[in-house]
Amino acid sequence: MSTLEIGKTPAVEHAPPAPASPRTTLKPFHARDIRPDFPILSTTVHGKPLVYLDNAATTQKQRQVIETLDRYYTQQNANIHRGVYTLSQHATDLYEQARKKIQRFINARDSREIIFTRSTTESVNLVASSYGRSRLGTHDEILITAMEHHSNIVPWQIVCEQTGATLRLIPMDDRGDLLLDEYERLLSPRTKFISLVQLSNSLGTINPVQEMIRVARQKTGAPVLIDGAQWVAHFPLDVQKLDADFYAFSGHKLFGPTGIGVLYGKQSLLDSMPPYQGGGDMISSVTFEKTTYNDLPYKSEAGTPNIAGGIGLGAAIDYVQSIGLERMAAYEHELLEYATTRLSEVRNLRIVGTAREKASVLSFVLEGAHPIHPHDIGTILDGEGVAVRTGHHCCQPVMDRFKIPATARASIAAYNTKEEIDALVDAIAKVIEFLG
Ligand code: ALA
Repeated sequence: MSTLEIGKTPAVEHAPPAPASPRTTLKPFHARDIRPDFPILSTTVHGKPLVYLDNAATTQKQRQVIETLDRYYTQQNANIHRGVYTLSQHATDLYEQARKKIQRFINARDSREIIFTRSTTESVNLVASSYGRSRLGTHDEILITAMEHHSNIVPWQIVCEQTGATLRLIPMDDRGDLLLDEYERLLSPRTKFISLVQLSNSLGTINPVQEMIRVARQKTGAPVLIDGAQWVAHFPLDVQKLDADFYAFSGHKLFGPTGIGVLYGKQSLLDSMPPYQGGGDMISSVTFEKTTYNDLPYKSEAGTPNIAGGIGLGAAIDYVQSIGLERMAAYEHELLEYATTRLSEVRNLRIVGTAREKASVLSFVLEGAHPIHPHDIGTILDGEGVAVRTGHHCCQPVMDRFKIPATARASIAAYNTKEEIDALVDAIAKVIEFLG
């Protein structure tokens, strides 16, 4: 059911449902089919057309999401799970419908396994804090990869400080491929939690997490969390097939709003975990002597949530499903190959992260007799209208591993074009002309 079909009361007026997209019949996919849906993509920066290549940091928003947020705040806003009045019940319906859309999108067994959070970071922190602190102890080991985002390192370091557990690292080679033999060697009865990034935000490496979970099952009873922040906007996800115990992602990297994230967890695990935060919605009853907790998913959702964000994320999911992630992925693969070829032709440019399986991310440095700092690259590119991220990408240990302070990173989404890659390469030529 569309969210817009829920309001059955004449007291609230709702915009008509958006028409079914004709794009579903267009094959193969091309960015030009969807670019008009993203208003910001036709704006200019410094008098130049915006070339937005920082999609690993956040994606742009399409009209359907923007209009959903506008409609929510102009016609539907009320607090949820709390009011008997029409507006509140309708807002509750919209929010819970969004939860069900997410459940179907990732093929979770039950919508109670979908916890709304603020972000991927909060999702990881929820598990680290709740599961980690209550279950781990001095002789236990937590296993992560050497290419994790800080958000999948620091929460575990905090748990280690609090419990005495030890953080172990799965190393990678110079291309940015994990050393899977080392992974198997590290797995032992002491391994009590495993947390793995599926698609690296700094290198673009796609890790074989399904196989890694399978191997983990043979050797340990440790639950596995997958950081899917970069994955969900590029590839379909089936958490049951993956057999992940937990899966974390954010709305804003999936063309949805900022400030809304998702934690998927197997129901038995979520049920057995102590609450992460206390407060409204997560309680069943409260006295000064004793509090009992609500059922899932509310037990894990204290306080008024980002209601508009959840509903907006539902709209973003409708949007990507109307296009089809497989079609987008095939197009993006072609675009990444084109970009890799074009960037490889640039004198003194070295791509950092050349894993066998890669997606969406191109990190690079400009070396030679006069290496150019990534921040200078980014500043000159910005003058040409090209937006890339420069720095450590919240992955300082990855920079240390490759013995570089930073990279410039172009990261693509389905709305990017070969012409934009050409604009990037032309702008890099200007960087070299000015500073090389
Ligand atoms: N994690 C985001 C990035 O890679 C913010 O840029």
